[in-house]
Amino acid sequence: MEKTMRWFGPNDPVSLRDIRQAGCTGVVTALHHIPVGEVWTVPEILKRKKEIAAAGMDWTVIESLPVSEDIKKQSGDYQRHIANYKQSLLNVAKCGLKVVTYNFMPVLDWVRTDVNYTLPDGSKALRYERSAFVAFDLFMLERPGAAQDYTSGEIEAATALLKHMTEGEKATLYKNALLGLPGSDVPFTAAEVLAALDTYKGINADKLREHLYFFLREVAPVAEAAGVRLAIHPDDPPFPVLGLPRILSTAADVEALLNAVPSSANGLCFCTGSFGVRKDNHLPEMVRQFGDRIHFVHLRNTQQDAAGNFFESDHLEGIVDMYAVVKELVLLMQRKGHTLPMRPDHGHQMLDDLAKTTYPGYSAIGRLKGLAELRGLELGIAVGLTGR
Ligand code: DNO
Repeated sequence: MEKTMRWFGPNDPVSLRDIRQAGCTGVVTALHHIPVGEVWTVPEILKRKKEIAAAGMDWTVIESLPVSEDIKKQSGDYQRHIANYKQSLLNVAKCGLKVVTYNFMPVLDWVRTDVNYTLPDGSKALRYERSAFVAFDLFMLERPGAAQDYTSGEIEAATALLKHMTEGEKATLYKNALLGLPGSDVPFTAAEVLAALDTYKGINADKLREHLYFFLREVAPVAEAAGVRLAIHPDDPPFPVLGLPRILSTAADVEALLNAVPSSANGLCFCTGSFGVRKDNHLPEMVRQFGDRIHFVHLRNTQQDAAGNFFESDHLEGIVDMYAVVKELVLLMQRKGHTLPMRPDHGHQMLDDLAKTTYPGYSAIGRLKGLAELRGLELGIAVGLTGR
C-alpha cells in the first residue's frame, strides 16, 4: 500500500518533514481554509500540491472534501453546494488528484469522551466511555427525549459516574464530546448544539440515505468521467449518537450504498477502527466483498469491554485482526494489480508527543510507530505470499 499520513495544513504542529521522515511518500490533506460548500479552485489546489511536492511527497488523497449540512438535509443552499462540489471534483482532477474522501455523518464527524486516556505505560489514547457519553447527553446537553435512547442500567451507570465527577472533569467531558463538531475550537453552548440537532428533526435514516444517494447520483458521474474516486468514511462510532440518523455502520449499509449507485467512482474509505467497533462487522470478509470499491484505507484498532466502552489500542493489537485484514488487502491489490493508499489512522501520544498539542489522534511519533508496524506486517505478508 502507499504509505501516507494525514496533515492538517500549515498550522499542523506535525510538519511535512516529520511525515516524510516517518517513511511516507504521500500526504492526505484538505484545504481546510475554504468554507464548506464553496469551490476549491485550481490555483488553491496547486499551491498546496506544490508545498507537499517541495517536501518530497505527493498529495495522494483529499480528506475531506466536506459535504455541507445543507446537502445532507437537502435544505437551503444544497443545489448550489452540489454544483460547487462537482466543480471542485473537476478542479482536483485537473490538478492530478485521484481520491476524494468525505463523510455523510450529520453534525458530528467523530465522537469520543476522552482524548487523553492514559494507558499503563504513560502513553495516551482516545477513548469512548459509554456512561460518560450518556451522562453528557442526559445531564449536560439535556437533550429532549434522550432518556428513551438508553437502558435503565445505562442511565443508572451514567448518574453514578456524574456524581463522582469534579466540575473540571465535567467541563473536560463536555468539551471532548463535542470535539467532532467542525469548528469546535470555539466552545458551543448546549443551546447551540441542541439547535443543530433539531435541524435533523424529520430526517430519519431512510431519508438521510435518500439524500446520500441523490448526492452520489449527481456527483459520481462527474467524478467517474474525470477519473476521480470517491471514498466515503463510515460512521465513527458505528451506531446512532445524540438521536441522529446513521447510515454507514454495517456491511449491509455498505452493500446498499454501492448497489444504489453502481459507478466505480462511488467507493469506500475502509476504516478498520470505525467498522471494527461492531462485532457484527467481519472486516476481512468486508475487504473480500467490497474490495473493488475500496479506494482508501484507514488502519486502526480498538479494545473494548462488555459495557460498550472502547479505546484506540496499538495498531496490531485489539479487536481488529490486523493480520487478516492486511492479508486480504494484499491479495486484493495483487488481484487488481494496483496499490491502495493507506494511512495509520490515529496513534498514541507518546515520547515527545506528550509535550505537544496536536489534533486529537494525530501525534507524530504514535502514528510513526503504527505506520512502521503496519508496513512491516504488509511486507511480511506480501513476501510470504509471493516470495522475493
Ligand atoms: C477522524 C477521521 C475523520 C474523517 C472524516 C472523513 O480522525 O477519520 O475525521 O477524516 O470523517 O470525511
